[in-house]
Amino acid sequence: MRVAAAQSGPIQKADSRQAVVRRMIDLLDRAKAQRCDLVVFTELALTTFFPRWHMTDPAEVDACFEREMPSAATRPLFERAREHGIAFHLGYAELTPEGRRFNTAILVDRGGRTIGKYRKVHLPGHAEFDPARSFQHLEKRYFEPGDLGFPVWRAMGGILGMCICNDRRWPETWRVLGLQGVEMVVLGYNTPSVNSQKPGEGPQQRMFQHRLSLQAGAYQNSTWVVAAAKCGVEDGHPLMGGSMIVNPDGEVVAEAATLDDELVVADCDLDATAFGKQTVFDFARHRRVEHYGRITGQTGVILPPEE
Ligand code: CDV
Repeated sequence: MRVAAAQSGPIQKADSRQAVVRRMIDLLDRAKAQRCDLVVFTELALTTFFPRWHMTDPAEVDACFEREMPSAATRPLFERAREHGIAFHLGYAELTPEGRRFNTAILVDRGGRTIGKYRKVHLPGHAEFDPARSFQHLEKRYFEPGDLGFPVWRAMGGILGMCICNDRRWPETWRVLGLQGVEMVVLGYNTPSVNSQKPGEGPQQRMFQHRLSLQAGAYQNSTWVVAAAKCGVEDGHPLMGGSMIVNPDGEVVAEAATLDDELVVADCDLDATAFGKQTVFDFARHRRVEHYGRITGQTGVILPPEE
C-alpha cells in the first residue's frame, strides 16, 4: 500500500481547530493526488504541544482536549478522507465522558469508521512545575497512562499497530507489537529539538536517537514503521522534524525535507515483513522467555549486591 506520513508544521496556541483541520484536509488532498491509501497524522495533531505549558485554569486545560471524535471541528476531516477513500491515523487529547484524560490515537478506515484506538502508555516528563527545566514537559500532569495495552488490528490487508512518540524509545513497545505479528507500526510525535534538562543535547543528537529507535524497532520486529512529526517553532519552542518511513530491514526509505506541513510517501509491501519474521526474528524458534522474567516482573533497576 502507498502510505504518507503527514508531517505537521507548528501549531500556535492561538490557532483554531478549524484552521488546523483545513491544513490537514490540504494534506489529505495532496495524498489523494499521490494515490495514497493511508495517511498518518501526528501526536496531538489538533493543538500546540500544550504539555510544555503549566496551566492552572481548568477551562484552559479542557480547551486542549476533545470530548468526542469526530467533533463538529474534525468532522470535515473524516468526510474528506471518506470521499477520497483514504484511511488515516490521528493523534489527539481525549477527555472521556467519565472525565479521564489520555494522549490518544485512532485508526480510521477508508469508509470513515474508527476501527482502532490506542492510548499512550509511556508518558514522559513530570506532573508539577519544574523550575530547573528550560521548558516544561507536563504529560504526567495532563494525562493518565494508557489503559488499552498495545493492540493490533487487521486492516489495509495487513496487521497494523500504533504507538505514540515516547513509546518509540522503549523496546517493550515494539516487541509486544511484534509478538502479535505486526506488519506496520504508525506513530506521531512532538519531540523538542533540545533536551530541557541537558542543554548540550541538541537537534543532531536528538535526531540520531529518533532514527536509532525507529530503525531498531523496525528491524528487530521485521515491520514497517511510519512516523509523523509535529515540528518547527511552536510559541517560541522548536520541535524537531524527521518524519520518516522505515522498512522491515531497518532502512529509511523516505524522509521529510522540511520543518513544515509535508507528505512523506512510500510504497510499503507488507509481504516484505515475512522474511525477517521467518528467519532471524522467528520468535517461536529463537526467543528464550525463561530468561526474560525481569522484563515484566521488575520496573526499576535492581543492582547486584556490593562485593
Ligand atoms: N511527546 C513526547 O513524548 N516527547 C518525548 C520527549 C519528552 C523526549 C519524546 O520521547 O520524543
